[in-house]
Amino acid sequence: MTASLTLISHHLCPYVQRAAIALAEKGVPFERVYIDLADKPDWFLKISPLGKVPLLRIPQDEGEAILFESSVICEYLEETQPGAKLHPADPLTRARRRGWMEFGSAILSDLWIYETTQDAEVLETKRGVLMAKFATVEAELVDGPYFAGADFSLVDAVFAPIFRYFDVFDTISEAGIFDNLPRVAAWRKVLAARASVKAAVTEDYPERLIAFLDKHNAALLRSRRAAA
Ligand SMILES: N[C@@H](CCC(=O)N[C@@H](CS)C(=O)NCC(=O)O)C(=O)O
Repeated sequence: MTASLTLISHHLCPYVQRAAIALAEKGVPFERVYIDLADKPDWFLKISPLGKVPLLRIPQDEGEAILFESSVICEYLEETQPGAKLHPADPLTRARRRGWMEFGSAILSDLWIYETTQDAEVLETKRGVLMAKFATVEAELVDGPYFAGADFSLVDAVFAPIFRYFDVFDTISEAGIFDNLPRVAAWRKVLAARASVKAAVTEDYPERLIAFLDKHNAALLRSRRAAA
């Protein structure tokens, strides 16, 4: 029996989630190993060139291969694994999709500041930046239900973990980021209901995210406390 792939993970990492979603969409069995990024184990530091998750451990005839960087992992899975195709065949369309995957990563960089800042003004500025980025996405969406229409793709795998943050943030305070973005709002809803998306995190994800905000004394969390 062939040993399965292993995804080195962190419970909250959106980049890990995109790889987990791609694996699930393709129906590839895999194991998950969670590490504490605040106390990275030595074995992890030895195999992770950037000290970041995700990593994908791929058993070889002798030893194993290790991939780092979520987009690289997703592209490798697309090229090697059977199951649903998550990229289009046409090179130009595929390249454009990769661009939107990068756009998702840019949103994640903004989100990191949005969720960790202790400064209410920075929070508000980032809220505007995020709204502008999602407005750009709104203009790109057409018929749905997914980014590119009927079929789930890697762009969906990138955006589902982004939207998941807001499912928790909305329980803290309504930031109204998607209020005037009906296509994005509908896309967000469809992605949240997708089995691969649900399975990409553990059930305690919301509590873990709130604890993370608390640990950072996040302005986002204080906005609820101020309102309460
Ligand atoms: N560009 C990387 C980003 C991965 C990343 O930022 N992972 C974070 C957790 S979400 C991490 O491992 N951070 C640990 C650190 O930077 O020390 C990818 O796409 O895989």
